[in-house]
Amino acid sequence: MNYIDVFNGDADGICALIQLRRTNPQDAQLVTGVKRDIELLSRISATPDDHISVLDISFDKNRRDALRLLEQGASIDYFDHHYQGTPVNHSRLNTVIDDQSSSICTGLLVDRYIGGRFRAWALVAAFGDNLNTVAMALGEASGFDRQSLQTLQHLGIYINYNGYGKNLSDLFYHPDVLYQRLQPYDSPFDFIQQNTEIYSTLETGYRDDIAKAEGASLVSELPDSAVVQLDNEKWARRVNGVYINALANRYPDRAHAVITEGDGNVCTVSIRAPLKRKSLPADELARQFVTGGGRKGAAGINALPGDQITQFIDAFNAHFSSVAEG
Ligand SMILES: [Mn+2]
Repeated sequence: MNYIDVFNGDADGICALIQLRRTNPQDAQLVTGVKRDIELLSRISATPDDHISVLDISFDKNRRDALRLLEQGASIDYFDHHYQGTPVNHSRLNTVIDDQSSSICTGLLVDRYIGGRFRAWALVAAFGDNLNTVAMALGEASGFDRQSLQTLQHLGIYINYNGYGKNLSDLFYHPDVLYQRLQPYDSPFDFIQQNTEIYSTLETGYRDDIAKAEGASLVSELPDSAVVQLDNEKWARRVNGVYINALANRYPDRAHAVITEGDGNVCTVSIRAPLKRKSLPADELARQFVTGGGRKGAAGINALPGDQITQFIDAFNAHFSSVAEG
């Protein structure tokens, strides 16, 4: 059997796969990319000898390729929490998908699947996806003290931070390299102690980039929603996703959007629903734009033409207005 591991390049994708491969070690071919690069199944073709594990990328966005790979004879295990669309029944497709709960991530789905054997890695995944309340509660119930949980939270944020960027050249580490450096450790605490170079590179990069983002001005600010626009710079492409999580945590009643300018007057947009106020789902807003998608709490638009920025900001403010919600 030939193993192919296909995973999102963020903390959730990486830490979900670490758990799977600590449990069931295989010398697998790795397929991954920057966090926004989610149509990963389109890159592979398969034979009946192939077993493909897919982690943390939307089934709906990979539906055609999943069906093609099944047609080619492969077997597939699919773990995810993004939009699934119509489920597919196939004897060689095993799905562990929950796209309904906003308090689940792929790392936690794998944790459940393997009976919590590598719980600390599952917590890193959850912190990486900004599921802080869930991760803290599960962590405390699993016997970790506050300080250890904060350590795991930082690692989750840094690994997640590394996944952003438009191209691989924006990143400090290619996600497959980062995965290979992390994977040998049963515990993330051992990694932090033993591989100080990666940890401190990511920590320093994160702090520098966040400091630059804090200097950017708000292009729209209402009581219920705020929009930040960042320049077309490497640091901005790296930090936009973790910066919006930091804003969401700081202003839990407010919705946020971070627009990052790109080449050819095309922007990327990250959207977060308010953490502590009921609102319409973020992905519903994102899907009003051609390249939009995501989840209830966190969504994005991959390529927003510059001349639609005003239209986006108006739609965003209206979508998250507590007046509209009633
Ligand atoms: Mn995820």
